[in-house]
Amino acid sequence: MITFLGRSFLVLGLGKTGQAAMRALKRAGAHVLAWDDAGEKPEHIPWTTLQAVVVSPGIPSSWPYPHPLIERARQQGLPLLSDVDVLRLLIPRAFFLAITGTNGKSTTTAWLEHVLKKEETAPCVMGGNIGLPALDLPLLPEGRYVLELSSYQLELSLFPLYAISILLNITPDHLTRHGGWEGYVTAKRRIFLNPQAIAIVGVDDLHGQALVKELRKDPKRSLIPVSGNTVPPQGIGWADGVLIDAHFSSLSQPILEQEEILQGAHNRQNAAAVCAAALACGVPLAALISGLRSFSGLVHRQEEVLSYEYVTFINDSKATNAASVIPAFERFRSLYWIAGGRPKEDGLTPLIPYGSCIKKAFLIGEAAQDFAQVLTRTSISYEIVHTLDKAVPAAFLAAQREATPESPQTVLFSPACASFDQFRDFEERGNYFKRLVYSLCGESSKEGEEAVSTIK
Ligand code: UMA
Ligand code: ADP
Repeated sequence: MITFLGRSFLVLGLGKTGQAAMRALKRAGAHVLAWDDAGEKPEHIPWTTLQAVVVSPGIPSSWPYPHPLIERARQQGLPLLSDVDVLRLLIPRAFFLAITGTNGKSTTTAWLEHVLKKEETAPCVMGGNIGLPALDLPLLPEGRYVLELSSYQLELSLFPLYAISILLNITPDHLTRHGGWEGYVTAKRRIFLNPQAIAIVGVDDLHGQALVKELRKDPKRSLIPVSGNTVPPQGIGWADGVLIDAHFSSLSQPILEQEEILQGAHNRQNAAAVCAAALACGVPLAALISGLRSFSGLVHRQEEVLSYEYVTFINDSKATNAASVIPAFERFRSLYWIAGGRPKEDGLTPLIPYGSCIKKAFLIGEAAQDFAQVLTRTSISYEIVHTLDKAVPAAFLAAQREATPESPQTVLFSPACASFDQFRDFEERGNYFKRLVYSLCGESSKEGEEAVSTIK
C-alpha cells in the first residue's frame, strides 16, 4: 500500500465522497484541506504546496460552468483526482471492475459482486455510486473492487484505467452537467480509456453498436459485446430465452434460462454483462450459474411492495429517466401509473410508444404540468394530483374498481424524474411510497410491519 506521508491535498465538496476522501487521505498520512461552498472553507489555500485536488462528483468541472476552484487548480497545473483515482493510487495492484451505463448500473454492480463473492479466490467489495463511496471501502491490496461509476465520476477521473469495464447502455440523461449529448457520451466512454481493459459493451442501442465497431478496429482490444435480446457475434446474449456464451466457448455454451433469474428484458441485458465479467475473471460455470440464480435484486427497482384486493403495488423509485421506465411498461401489461418529480431533459416523449399499457396516469411534482401536456396529445387519461400522498390512494381506488381475481391490476410508481423537488433522494421517495401503501392497505400483518421497519 502506498502512503501519502507529508503530501497536501485539497478536497472539494464535503458530501459522502469528500468526507470519505478526507478520512482516507488522513489515514494515508496526508495533510488535508477541505472546501465546501455550503460549509467548511479554509481561510487560505496554499496552492503552491498542494499535490492534487480531489473533486467530489457533484462539483461541476466544465458544465454548466467550471467551479472557480477547479479553474484555479487548472491554472496552478494541479492534477484533479476523483475518489476512485485516489483509491487506485493507494492500492495499485488491486483488480478494478467498473460498471457504467444510463440504466442498470446498480443492479449489475450488485449482481456481479454477488457472483464474484461465490468464488472465494480473492476478497471482493463493491461501492462507488452505490453503497459506500470508493474511499470508504476497505483497502484490499490484492482484492477485487466492483465499482459503479456515474458519468460525473468518469468525467472527473484522471486515469480511469480499469481491468474490466462495462458499458450497459446509453440514452439521454444528465445532459446539462455534460454540456449536451456529445459530452455525456464522451464521459461514459472514458471507461474504456485503458486499451488493455476487457471492454464489455451492451449492443442493444445504436450507440453501443457503433462503439463495438470502433473498438474492433484495434486488433489487440479484448472486447465482449453483450445483449438482452440476441447473441452478438463473439459475444454473450440471449436466444429463445437461454443465456448463451459465444465468446469464451467456441460451442456457444448455454448458461441458464430466463425464468431462473430476475425478470424483464432489462435484466437479461444486465445478466449478460455480469456473465461476461464473471467469466473474464475465471469464475467457474457452476459458481456463475448459482450466483446468477440466487441474486434477488435491489429495492426501489421494480420492487413488489404488496398485493391487496387484487391490486399489486410496484416501487420503481429508482426509475429517474424515461428509458428506465420502459422495462416496467414492458413487464406489467395493465397499469395505473404514478409519475413525476423533477423533470429530466428527455421528458416523457420516449415513453409514449410504450404507453398502451397505461389505464390512467397520476402526475406529481414539478413535472406534472409538462407531463400533462405530453399526455394530452395521446389517448392516455391522466390526473394531476401533485403529491404521492394523493397519488397512492387515487391510483389504488381506480385500480380497485377494475381488479378481480381473473383480472388483477398493478399500481406502478416509476417516476421518470429525479426526486429532488420533494425528497432528499430516490431512496427516501421509494420508502415514502412504501409507507403510504402499507398504511393505505391497512397492512398489519407481521410481514407488513417488518417491511415498514426495514425501510425506516
Ligand atoms: N458542493 C459544493 N459546490 C458545488 C456543488 C456541491 O461545494 O458546486 C458541495 C455540496 O455543498 C455538498 C457536496 O458538495 O456538501 C456534495 O457533493 P456531491 O454532490 O459529490 O455528493 P456526495 O454526497 O459526495 O455523493 C456523490 C454522488 N453524487 C453525485 O454524483 C451528485 C452520489 O451519487 C454517490 O452515491 C456518492 O458520491 C458516493 O460515490 C448520487 C447521484 O445522484 C446518488 N448520482 C447521480 C446518478 O446516480 O444518476 C450521478
Ligand atoms: P442505475 O444505477 O443505472 O440507475 P438501477 O439498476 O438502479 O440502475 O436501475 C434503475 C432503473 O432502471 C430501475 O427502474 C430499473 O428497473 C431500470 N433498469 C435496470 N436495468 C436496466 C437496463 N439494463 N436498461 C434499462 N433500464 C434498466
